[in-house]
Amino acid sequence: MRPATEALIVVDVQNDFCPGGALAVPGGDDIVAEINALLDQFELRVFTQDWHPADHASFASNHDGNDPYSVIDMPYGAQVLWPDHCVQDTHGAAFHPDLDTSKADHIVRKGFHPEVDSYSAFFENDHETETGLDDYLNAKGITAVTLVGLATDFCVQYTALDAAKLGYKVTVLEHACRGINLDGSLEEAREAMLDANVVLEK
Ligand code: VGL
Ligand code: ZN
Repeated sequence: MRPATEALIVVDVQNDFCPGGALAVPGGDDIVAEINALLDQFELRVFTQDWHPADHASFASNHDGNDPYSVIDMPYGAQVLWPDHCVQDTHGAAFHPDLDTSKADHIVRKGFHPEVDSYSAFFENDHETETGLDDYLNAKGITAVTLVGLATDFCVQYTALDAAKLGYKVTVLEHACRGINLDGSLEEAREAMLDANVVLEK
């Protein structure tokens, strides 16, 4: 059992990020059994769920003439445009069927404001709007977080960097994460996390 001050954050293990999904991460479903096995080591388990409205600004389909995986400027900075994914209340937005969600103490849904994306479980991509997770973890006395899930180079990375900025001790279990890897984004993410004193465990 890990210390009671440490929480597990399971990031976006949803059908659309698994093989067959709209934004499939290679090997995304390979980590499900491993994550299930980790759940009992932690007294506090938080799951996150990407949860977009159909008119979400991160969808290429909502920008005339822009292809998926192109990058545009949004008021809060650069935004990759994605295929439509994790639309609220669809099968793609549901957790992977084998993920043991009965053990979730708290679920953070993010990305539901149409005009701003939210990779991190703590702040939307404007780096200002809070999801409430920091308050929740503080109220529970959590000082360290361990991250697993999808995708290493987007939602896991952003969550790790915000957690570090907020003062948590952060560990990413790389064997229980999988990445998208757009133009070298996986290696960039690893370097950014190491620079922020995030511990990467193979
Ligand atoms: C994610 C791209 C778009 C993620 C979410 O979970 O890493 N990536 N939305
Ligand atoms: Zn998304």
